[in-house]
Amino acid sequence: MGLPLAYKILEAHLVSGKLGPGAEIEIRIDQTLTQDATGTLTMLEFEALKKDRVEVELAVSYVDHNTLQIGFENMDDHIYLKSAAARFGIVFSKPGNGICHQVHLERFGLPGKTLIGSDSHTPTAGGLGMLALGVGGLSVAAAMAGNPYTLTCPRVMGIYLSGRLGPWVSAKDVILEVLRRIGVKGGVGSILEYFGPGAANLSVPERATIANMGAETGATSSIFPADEMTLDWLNRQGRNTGVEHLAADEDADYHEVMEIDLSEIAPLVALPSSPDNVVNVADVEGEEVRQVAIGSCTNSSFRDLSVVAEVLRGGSVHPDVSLSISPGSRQVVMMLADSGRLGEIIGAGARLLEPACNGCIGMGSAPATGIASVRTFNRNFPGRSGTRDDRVFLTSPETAAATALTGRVTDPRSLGDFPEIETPETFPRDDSMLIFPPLDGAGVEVIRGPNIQPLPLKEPLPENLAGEVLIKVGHHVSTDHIMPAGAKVLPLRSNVPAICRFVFQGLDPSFPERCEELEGGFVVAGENYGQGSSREHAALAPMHLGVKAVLALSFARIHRANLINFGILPLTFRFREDYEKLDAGDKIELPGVKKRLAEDLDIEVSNLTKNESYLLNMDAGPRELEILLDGGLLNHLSAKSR
Ligand code: MIC
Ligand code: SF4
Repeated sequence: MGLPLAYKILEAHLVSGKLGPGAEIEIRIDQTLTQDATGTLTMLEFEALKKDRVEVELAVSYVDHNTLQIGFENMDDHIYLKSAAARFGIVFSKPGNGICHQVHLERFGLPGKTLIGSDSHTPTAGGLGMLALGVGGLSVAAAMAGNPYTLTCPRVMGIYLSGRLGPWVSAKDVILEVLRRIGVKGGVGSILEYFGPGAANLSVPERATIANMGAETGATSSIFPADEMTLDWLNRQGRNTGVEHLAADEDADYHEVMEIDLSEIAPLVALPSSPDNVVNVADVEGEEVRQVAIGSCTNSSFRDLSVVAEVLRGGSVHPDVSLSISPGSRQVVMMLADSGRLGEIIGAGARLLEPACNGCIGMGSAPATGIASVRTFNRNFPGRSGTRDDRVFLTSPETAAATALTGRVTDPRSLGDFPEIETPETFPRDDSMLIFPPLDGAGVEVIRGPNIQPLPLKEPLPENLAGEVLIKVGHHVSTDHIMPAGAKVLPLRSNVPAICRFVFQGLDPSFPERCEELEGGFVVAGENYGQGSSREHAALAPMHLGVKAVLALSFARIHRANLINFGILPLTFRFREDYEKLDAGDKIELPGVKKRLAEDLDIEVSNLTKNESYLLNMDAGPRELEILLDGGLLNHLSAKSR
């Protein structure tokens, strides 16, 4: 039987292990990307590895998340990142150049290559036929230092697309349909590989939207073939440098196949407050809306914003609606300007923001109390917008633009004929906000302002663990719950002691204080703990507060890896009912945990308060175990290099 495209790329990059679901494999990494919010830690971690220069084909450091500069902290970070990029041979993308995933697609992504990025939406580059994975910053640092990346080999879920999207239905509706079918956990352990005649009908930006939001299913990555459409798009970017068609073998053996007829998809919306809470737009039509936000790495391409401009053409944003538009990149802004569409957007009364993440990560655009906010973003976890009890709806740009005009959730199919959106022959290429590193960075000084604090480390795992259950949380708790972002907290990303004050802020504001009093302890969680972002602060800050293990029903992939990287045990309940029995405040003990882990045995947890015991396991690969025993990846890599 032949191979899916994802396996062909994995095979071509295999350093050790054998391809097959569940096996621990190591792969060679061609490219890395970081963004500022995760990048400062990544750079500190890279520095701790004591390398003189990055050892990948290409490393890019983007500044896109934290661009508000409300205090000295932001710019301290940016200056540190810029100087470290020059010192270590990394391309630096200045704030204002655009969102990492959009710019990477435009300027650097290449079919058949591997990319890891310290951002969960790195799979956006899968729209170009690249195998791109979102991982924690420490894993990126290790790859930049020339180490292969270790992962549990995923299975491949083939998604066979047939037909063509109808007017006013777009790529966002396709990925919302996938989420409707498989939910926020349905992609865990899988790569979603799109193929079939319907895939060939989708443009690169549309494919990128679908690959981007595959992250919300928990998938390891998403990928499209590299075909005529891909080559043509790269050509228009002036980047068709000998790239060839790439696709799965004709007789590829997928572990599972899902079929979607594109012509049957209607405009969809994810209701508050989960990306898989999907219904037809028609089902909620008429709901009053006061805020519409268009942009984010999911929906900010020239194609998407052109549709928005055409919807707004000659009209006015509803008087009660605040409409913000965040283009994905400077290239997108230039193309909108060249096509005259920027004028339409501004003329209709939209608020034009800089090309950056902006409201998507709570940097501005927090909605007012009780209102409905319609966004083209990818996540609507509770409070992520910056407002407690927010009501965020996720839609396509078509639906969002129609809604901005009427002030009510509106099915865009009511707008009449779909506008013609032509793709320009060549895209404007202006790399003046990309700073390429000198050939030899040895003499470059790395500049550290007072916001750049040293990285905390952990001791190797002790023989036994004991302490209190500090918090018990339910299912699908996201990293936004564990370590919130937003304008108040993001500036502290390079200052771990300071950011610790915000851990579990929305769920239990006394958490950090109690950790200090009790010298750490344990977290108990339900299914899919840590879904969402790749932010390693959701592991590092709890580690700094003394969290020793998380006992959960299941974990999201990136967060589980981050816990391991920072020496926190991610333990899974053997028996579901035991999750119900443990409560916050219970005193527990894990006797002989180190020995049991080393011998790959189940971990026994004694509940001293209730006089009960439970079995948990790690399901860890050999390398993961070594990392945990050493007290985290940094300790492990330093021990290896001694
Ligand atoms: C997000 O969308 O949640 C972020 C902000 O881009 C994160 C990264 C971060 O927390 O810095 C992600 O998706 O990984
Ligand atoms: Fe930025 Fe939002 Fe994309 Fe995260 S999801 S990279 S915050 S635009």
